[in-house]
Amino acid sequence: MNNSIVFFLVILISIFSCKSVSDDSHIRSNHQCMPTPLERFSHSDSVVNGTQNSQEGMVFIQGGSFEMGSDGNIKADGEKGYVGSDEFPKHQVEINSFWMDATEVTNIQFKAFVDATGYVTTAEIAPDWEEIKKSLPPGTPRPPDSVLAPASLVFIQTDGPVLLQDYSQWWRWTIGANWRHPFGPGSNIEGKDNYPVVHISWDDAQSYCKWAGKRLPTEAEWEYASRGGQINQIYSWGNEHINKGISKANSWEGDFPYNNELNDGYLYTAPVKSYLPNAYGLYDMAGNVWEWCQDWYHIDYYKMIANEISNNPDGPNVSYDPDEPYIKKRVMKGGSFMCNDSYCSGYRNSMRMKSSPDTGSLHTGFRTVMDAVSP
Ligand SMILES: [Ca+2]
Ligand SMILES: [Ca+2]
Ligand SMILES: [Cu+2]
Repeated sequence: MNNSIVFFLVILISIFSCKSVSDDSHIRSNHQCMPTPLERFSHSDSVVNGTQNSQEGMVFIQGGSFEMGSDGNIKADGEKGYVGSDEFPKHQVEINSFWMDATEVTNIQFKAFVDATGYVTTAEIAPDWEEIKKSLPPGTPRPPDSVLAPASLVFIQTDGPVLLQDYSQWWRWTIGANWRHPFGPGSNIEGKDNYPVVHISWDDAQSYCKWAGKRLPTEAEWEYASRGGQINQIYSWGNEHINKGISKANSWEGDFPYNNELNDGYLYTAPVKSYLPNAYGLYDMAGNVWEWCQDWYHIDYYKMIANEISNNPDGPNVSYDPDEPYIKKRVMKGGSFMCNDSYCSGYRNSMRMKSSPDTGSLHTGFRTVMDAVSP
């Protein structure tokens, strides 16, 4: 099976990245939601600036100040879940007013962009061996062309429990998987116009934004919007645990990655607006697909700005993830249909995910924002 060679590469990369677990069992330094499969070229220069600038489908977010970062690892109902060390400390942030998409960008929206521009996504371009080998030990043999083909990461449910450190158990490097074929060549997005587009790299999201006359949210804008004006709350809807009461988001209920109780109705992505919006009228801020932010990811960014009131912070100047120090990463927020308390609790307001800008997967999407003109 051809995939095994890429898995070998992935495993090599992950050996370098040396996962560590901190002493506090609820504060782990790493999270395997977002593997980095292969380095690829950015190619976002080809897209022409758009003039759409439409606020259709967007929500006005009134600016203000808020406390950004973790509300701690004790949930309102006493349950424990994952909290990342990078979510501390809480710090004061001021945000200008802006417009934000009410939903994740959907297949039909992304199709309009591709139809208008002929844009080819990262997943549709063959990885470049010259680039990949820079991240591998010298002398690593070049895999065959059949492996260095356009591909993306597809999630496969396992038959039973697996080591949660070993993401190769549930991620498959799948030739031919991309936004039009989310599960590979045999799949398509017919009838899924209003599902979030997936297999989107940060570069792809940037290109879409450029065309649409919009931009990606900063991490601070994203979290401010997710909190919906509520103070000291864990989730975009408040403090009720994600698995209690009515379904509030598309996540992984049950035992990841082999048993999904499907109480929220979806094993994979759900159509946007399947659950109630938050107090700002934003849908699926928690769960469904991870959403790219503009910022570089740096594990210590919150510590760097802890003692100041940050005015519209737009992230650090450099990226740093100690788990994969040679890979520059951008921030992602909100969690996905794969998130679960056993693993990441990615659907919390303060959860920080990161990935290289040239990586997409079955649970990677985005939403856009626009600056608001001051009244
Ligand atoms: Ca679900
Ligand atoms: Ca989401
Ligand atoms: Cu997760």
